[in-house]
Amino acid sequence: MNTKIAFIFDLDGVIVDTAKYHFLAWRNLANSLGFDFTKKQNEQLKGVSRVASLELLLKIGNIKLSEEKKQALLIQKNEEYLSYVNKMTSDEILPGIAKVLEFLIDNKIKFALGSASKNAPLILKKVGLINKFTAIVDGNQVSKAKPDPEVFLLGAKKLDMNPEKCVVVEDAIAGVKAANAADMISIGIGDKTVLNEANYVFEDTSKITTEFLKSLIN
Ligand code: B16
Ligand code: MG
Repeated sequence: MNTKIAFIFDLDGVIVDTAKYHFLAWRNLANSLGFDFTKKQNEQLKGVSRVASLELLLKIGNIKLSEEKKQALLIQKNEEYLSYVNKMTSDEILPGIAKVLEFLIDNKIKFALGSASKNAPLILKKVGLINKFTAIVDGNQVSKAKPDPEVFLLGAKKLDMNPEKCVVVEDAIAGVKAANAADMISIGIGDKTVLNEANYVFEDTSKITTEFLKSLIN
């Protein structure tokens, strides 16, 4: 095993694009409550926990509900979301990711998942990647959401690596902040003007080259 470096991957927006399914389910929920929810507004929900996402959605709709009703809506949203997730296959792994994981495996570099999603293990199973990860940290295991570093620090602990030796791959601003707060190397996936706090930024996952990965190891 190479102990010089390890990787921690975010799930939604890095390994797969589940944001489109979250969007469909949140939009339908908003519509059932009598207001619209746009793709642009959905950007605010990326990387945010399920409970915090509902709070943001209700704020957009200017709606106040009892705790009981909120719990029921969280279940309703997740059931619809899972109906999409259950149809996922390996075809939905984002471009370049299979090559990056293969490179890490070939070079005996450990990698973990660090996701806010409570559905993360199911999604990894659906796309056939669950057995490739040395460790998985998901929304069930942390109490503090990104930008808090908890999710990545727990990932480093599970990988038995010092945080400074971990490289985080993230698409959300909150995730990049969490990686930086954990003293890790941050790679942002997306717009470099938005993810300007990341140590490195790639427009999309297909742009991560093996040359770049080699430069990080050495
Ligand atoms: P769940 P990530 C995050 O995944 C999503 O980006 C965010 O939109 C979602 O609300 C959150 O997971 C919780 O998901 O409802 O499945 O528990 O980007 O941290 O992998
Ligand atoms: Mg993400």
